[in-house]
Amino acid sequence: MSTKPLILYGVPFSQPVRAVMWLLLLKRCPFEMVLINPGSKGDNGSRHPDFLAKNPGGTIPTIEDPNTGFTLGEAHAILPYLCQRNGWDDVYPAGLEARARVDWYLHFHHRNVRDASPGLVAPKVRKDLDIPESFQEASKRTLTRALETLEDGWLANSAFLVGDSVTIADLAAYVEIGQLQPEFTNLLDFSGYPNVCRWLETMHGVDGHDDVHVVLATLGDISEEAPTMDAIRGANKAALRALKARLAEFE
Ligand SMILES: N[C@@H](CCC(=O)N[C@@H](CS)C(=O)NCC(=O)O)C(=O)O
Repeated sequence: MSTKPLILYGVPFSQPVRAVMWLLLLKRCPFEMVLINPGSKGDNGSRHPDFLAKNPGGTIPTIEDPNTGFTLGEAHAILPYLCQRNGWDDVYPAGLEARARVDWYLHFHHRNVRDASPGLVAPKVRKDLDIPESFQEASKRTLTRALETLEDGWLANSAFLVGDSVTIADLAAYVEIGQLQPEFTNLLDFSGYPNVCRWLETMHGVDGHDDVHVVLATLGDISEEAPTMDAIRGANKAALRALKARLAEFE
């Protein structure tokens, strides 16, 4: 009996969606990407009743196994689930303590590194959200503290966040921090963080990096001028075309 590939709901512009895309590409695991517009109540929106039936939180990424109907939301539940289901111990180490450290980072990420988006990216691309200035400033302070924690702690003595090879912790962290680099949105000066810079450079060499970041490479520098919704839509479409071409190689 043939099995249908996993479905990933989301858009490439979403940071946590990119983390899941990256893991699947890195492990050469076929999947189907179904476009879901974050926050929209319309057809194909994450707040439409059909989607809320899959993920009551109404957020992307969400995955679905079409063979069983099993659905799962939250990137940091999805990444460990996929690794455990497929035995990907290289990126989610089997050793109790190493795995616990990956989980440690995944929990730390929320309300820390994740604040890069409400602090820097969302104010540029989601004017409709009207994020208050005070909230943006608080998010930037949180992100600065988080980067210092990575610089002086997590990345001080190892090539990757947990040890000397890439794990899902790195994928989760990079989609948030990496988006701010000069070749993408250009929203942060990294010069005060040499260990973070070294890690960013290393992450460029991880298989799937370029495929996952087509959306940001297409959109380019948004530091001076906020992109239009049409430009974001166009970048998402370009990313989907590139993803389809890459996935065709797995067949
Ligand atoms: N904690 C969630 C956050 C996901 C998230 O914030 N997704 C955004 C897109 S980047 C979303 O779906 N927003 C739509 C909404 O909240 O209505 C995860 O890591 O999966």
